[in-house]
Amino acid sequence: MSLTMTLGRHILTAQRSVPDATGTLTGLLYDLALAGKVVAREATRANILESAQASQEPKASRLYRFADATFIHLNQRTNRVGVIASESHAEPISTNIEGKYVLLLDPLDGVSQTDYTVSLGTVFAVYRRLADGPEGGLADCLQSGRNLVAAGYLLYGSSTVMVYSSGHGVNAFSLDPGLGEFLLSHEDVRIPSPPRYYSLNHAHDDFWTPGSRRFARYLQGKDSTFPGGLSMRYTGSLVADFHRSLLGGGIFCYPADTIYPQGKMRLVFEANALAFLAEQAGGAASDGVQPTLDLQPTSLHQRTPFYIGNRELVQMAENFIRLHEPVRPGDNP
Ligand code: AHM
Ligand code: MG
Repeated sequence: MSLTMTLGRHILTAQRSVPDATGTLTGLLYDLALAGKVVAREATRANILESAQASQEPKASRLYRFADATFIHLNQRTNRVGVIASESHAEPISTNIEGKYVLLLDPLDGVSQTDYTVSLGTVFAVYRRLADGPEGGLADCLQSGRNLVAAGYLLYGSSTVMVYSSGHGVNAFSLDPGLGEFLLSHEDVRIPSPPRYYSLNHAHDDFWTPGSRRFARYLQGKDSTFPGGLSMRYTGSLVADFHRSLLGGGIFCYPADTIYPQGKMRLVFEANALAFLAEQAGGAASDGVQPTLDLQPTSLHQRTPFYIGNRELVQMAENFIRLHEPVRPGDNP
């Protein structure tokens, strides 16, 4: 951990290497870090809050609304962001026509497990607006992940960590609450190889397609080509499970199944941002057929099958699906 390289100094240093940088993206990343600190203060004391504020509303939904409102409020009137879309809102929120960026948010992923003190996360994705003026909105939010300018997440766990990339590698910063600063704790992150873990909810295996089921057996070490397999770790919190694969080496999988024929993960609010990080860290992300970042979103809340982590494991998932599923789930046979 660097006690002198704060997130702010790191962002400014990165900005200096961009020829025509205006500082707008720098300001946006600052605002996201501030929102992360505000949410972290509440997300890491949710049980205490419940006793302090007698409320009929479940703790999880109160925290979800708080996170959503905090990230939107701290980015709505900065002239940096022209359009905001959040997983918790049906439509995009146009902020002001001068803002040149688009901000997409999963405000608090894993929120259904708040009562069990499982680590939660906020996922963010930043694009440039496609056109100036008020006609922005949905089209700005439905850009391919290949257009991402920056992406990352906050993880509210044993530490509060902000992980982001603006296209020049991945860096992680851990919050020192005493200083109120995010300090560089993991520089130029590369997904380690060989992988150690896999994250997959085996309770769904009756609903998986043949290729996904064969890949799950491969990960378990039940396929002769991969004796021993990997260790399974699954928290039911995407950001926490991805963070483990990013730092420890591994793969997170949420296959399409008969409950979620298009997968459960949301393409524009979580999958694209994490896929951007994975590729920046030498890994990969796929829907089982093609890279997640190549998918062209058609609706704001669309979901996608999701395999993300070590490149060789993602490619193995695609091989099993290609071999055992000539017809994709959800396709007309
Ligand atoms: P949630 O944010 O409503 O809790 O749902 C998202 C979560 C992801 O964080 C996690 O990876 C997945 O849902 C777990 O789904 P399941 O419980 O079906 O395994
Ligand atoms: Mg989510």
